[in-house]
Amino acid sequence: MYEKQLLSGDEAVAQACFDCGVRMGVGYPGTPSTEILEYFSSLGGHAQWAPNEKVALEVGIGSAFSNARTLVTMKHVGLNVAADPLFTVAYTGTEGGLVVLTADDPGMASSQNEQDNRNYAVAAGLPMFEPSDSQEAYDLTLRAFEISEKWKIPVLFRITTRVCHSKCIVFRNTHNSAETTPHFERDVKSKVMVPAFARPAHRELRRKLAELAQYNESSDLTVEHRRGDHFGIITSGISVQHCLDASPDASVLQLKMTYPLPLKRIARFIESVEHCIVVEEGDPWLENQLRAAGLQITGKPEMYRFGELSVGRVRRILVGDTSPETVPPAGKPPQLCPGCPHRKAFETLRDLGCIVSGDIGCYTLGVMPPFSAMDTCVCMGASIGVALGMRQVLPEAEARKVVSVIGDSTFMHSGLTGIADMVYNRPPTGHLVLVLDNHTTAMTGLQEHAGTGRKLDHTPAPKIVIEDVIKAMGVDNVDIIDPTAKPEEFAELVAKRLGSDDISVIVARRPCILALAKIRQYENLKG
Ligand SMILES: Cc1ncc(C[n+]2csc(CCOP(=O)(O)OP(=O)(O)O)c2C)c(N)n1
Ligand code: SF4
Repeated sequence: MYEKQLLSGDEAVAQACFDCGVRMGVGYPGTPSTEILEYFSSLGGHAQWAPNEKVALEVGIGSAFSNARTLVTMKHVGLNVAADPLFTVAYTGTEGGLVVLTADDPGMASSQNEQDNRNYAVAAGLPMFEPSDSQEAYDLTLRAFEISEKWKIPVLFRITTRVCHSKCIVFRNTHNSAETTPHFERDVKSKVMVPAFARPAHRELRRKLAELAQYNESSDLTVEHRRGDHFGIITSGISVQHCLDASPDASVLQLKMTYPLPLKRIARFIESVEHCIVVEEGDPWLENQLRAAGLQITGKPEMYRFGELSVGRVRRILVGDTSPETVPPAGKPPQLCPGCPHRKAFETLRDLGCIVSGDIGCYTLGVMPPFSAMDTCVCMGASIGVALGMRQVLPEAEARKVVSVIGDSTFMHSGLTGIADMVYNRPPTGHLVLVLDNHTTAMTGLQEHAGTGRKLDHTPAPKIVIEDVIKAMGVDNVDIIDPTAKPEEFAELVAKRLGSDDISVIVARRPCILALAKIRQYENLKG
């Protein structure tokens, strides 16, 4: 039966997972990937948030080792966190299909960098798919599971912001379900990666990749849109749509499986046209792969490495236009909501002249006026480690001003190991960590986490109590306070802790105002 629906790329991936019998969807929220597991759950699929992407992938690996079709989702920077298991699961392979979805954010609509995760496919040695619209997101998800199971290898599914969030009509193939029965087959040589087993496993991975390259040469995963012999474009992902619109006379070679590449097929295409250019968003990744294979192509000028492409930018690339681009008028800068519980905390840190080692969440907006109270922000969890480094080397007067600020979801993600280091390598002046606990993952759209007491679908779950964990880890002082309700008390407490040589954590607790009504609703449902 074929059904059609209007779906975003994220929804299409989730729908395909539901239609093909995925048993486990696991991930950590991050724009533009968050909606995938939420939609999968709303369809009735089993979806869960992990505390971070590394754990998500490990849970996914366990599920796939147990012969269950498994989807793991994250944003691009999440794959850095999950890179350790990623590289080794490429060696072990899996029983059930394992699709690892990375949602890249060229142009940084909501990210701290615009890394191009196609590089991970080469580095880890994983086949990679890149859809250009929702229909392909649907079809390629089904295909990725088939390939993962046939070659017993995880598949990297790289999708980008425009495809994640744009909607188009999707025809569903509801006949594709694989009814696998989860079970665990003991096979120590393929699943225990000690060097003696990992050495042959690496060779086996390279053999699979060579076979996959061969498969890709003749598969329907490469599509030629033939429109003339003069000019050829090689492209993938969202750039396919831009190229088809930008140059009606050019022939376009669309690569859906971009690793391992069908190099012979690409070479034939290059020979069939007078001039051939590679158009791609982000790094000159495809360009470099083709050049390394000795193929004669032109790439894009360096200025188009930055930001998203569009039909207009592709037109400029095609004519080699490197004149300065029109800069769109600056929009209104983002701000903490009026009434946001984070506001008082930042007012206090500003007034006390603190050096604030920040983290990633809504509260990163503490960097903006009128607060201007954040001095560093690197990656999730870095607020604690970066501050400890400062505390260890700065002169005493400056060291005493350093404070870490971290949100509750970020604390669960990667704050605990920072606290372990604070206790273990205690700085001479002590340290102060401020956990801004607003009971939600606000930045990505109010997701639950291990400290909210609710699962991904907002039904009740066991709750990790932040202060209990911190106390158990041996921190000298643990205080809980609502800075909005008690601003003077809060300011006095921060000043007191900074003046001591203790290691201290203050949990600033008050719900996000946007989450409050929903939390009340969930709590009532619980009752
Ligand atoms: C490795 C990584 N994963 C995911 C994200 C996306 N992300 C940014 S902040 C954040 C969590 C924010 O929640 P919290 O720390 O509770 O702060 P809040 O936004 O609620 O103030 C997430 C998931 C990211 N930037 N990096
Ligand atoms: S969504 Fe919530 S946490 Fe984020 S700025 Fe608004 S009130 Fe603050």
